[in-house]
Amino acid sequence: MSAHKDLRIAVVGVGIMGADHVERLATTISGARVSVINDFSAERAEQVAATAPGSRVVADPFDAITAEDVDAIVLATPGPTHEKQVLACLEAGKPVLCEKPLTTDAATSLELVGREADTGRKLIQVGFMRRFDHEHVQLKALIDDGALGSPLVMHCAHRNPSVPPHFDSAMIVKDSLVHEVDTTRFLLDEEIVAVTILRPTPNTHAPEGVQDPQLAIFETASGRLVDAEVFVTTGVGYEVRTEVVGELGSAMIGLDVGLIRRTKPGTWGGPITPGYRERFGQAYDTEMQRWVNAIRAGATSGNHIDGPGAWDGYAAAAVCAAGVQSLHSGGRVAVDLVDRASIPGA
Ligand code: ISE
Repeated sequence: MSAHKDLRIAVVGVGIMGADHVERLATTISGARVSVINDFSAERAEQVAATAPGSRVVADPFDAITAEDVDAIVLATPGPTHEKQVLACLEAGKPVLCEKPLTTDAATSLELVGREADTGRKLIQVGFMRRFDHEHVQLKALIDDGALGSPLVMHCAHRNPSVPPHFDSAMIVKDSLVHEVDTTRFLLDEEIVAVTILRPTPNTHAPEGVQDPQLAIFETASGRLVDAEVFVTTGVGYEVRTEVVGELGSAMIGLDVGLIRRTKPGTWGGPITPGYRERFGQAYDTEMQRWVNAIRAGATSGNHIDGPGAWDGYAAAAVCAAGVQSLHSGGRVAVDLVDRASIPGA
């Protein structure tokens, strides 16, 4: 581990999310700095490097991962590139914060679970940042303290004003609904064993052929049900709400309850955050700071993560795989998840 004052971080992939992380590391996070920047666009990499004093551009992502002046890696590249890049981090013995998804399918995510277990260290953290959102943390504390009694059902709404043009129906499951998959596992502390994706009348403003919105029903191992509406072409704002209903009461985050909500551009009776930065900026900051702190703390313990790890990335991928299958079949699909105990150290 670096003897340097600050951890030297390579940010691989500096699109919107990666550039956000560069700014976060350069302005908000203590104990770390950006030493290397990589992007498939050299021009983009130079542009972002100019905002991070002391950083340099490395053209090849694998050279960036193995560079001498890199202690840890933030991966914000497209999902299909994650498998090989995370493997390169494991081979280099360097901690990696990998933006979701861990990989684009369950089998390759499971492979990374095993490869990390073989190292005997926890090196992979997956960027399910809602676990660091103050509201989600407070909601989990309510559940864990028993204040709501045993949770019975959970209701989620995940609405975006828009998504990039390449989004298709399956991307809505694997890139958007995946957050509700991890939120369910985080808040209810159990696995999801089956998924059903229902297809309401598509939004006429959604691109042709794209099933948006979608309504997912998760069944958990203990029999709880979670409904998650994911609607990514609302044209209104960035609305993420979660309500847990337990035997002793319910609690909702993401919106003050008790108001008659009439959503029209920009308001519901109170402000709607315009984008993910306004809604979850604090969560990303806390996620990054706790990851940086954990890397140092792991120098002796070998546990370099403080948040969702490889298993969480694999479990989410397995649920999404079942979700995409249900999206096409319309029926209930059981989640194909290996027994975690079968992988020592997973
Ligand atoms: C995007 O990739 C994110 O992770 C955002 O948090 C989510 O709201 C959006 O739907 C995804 O496409």
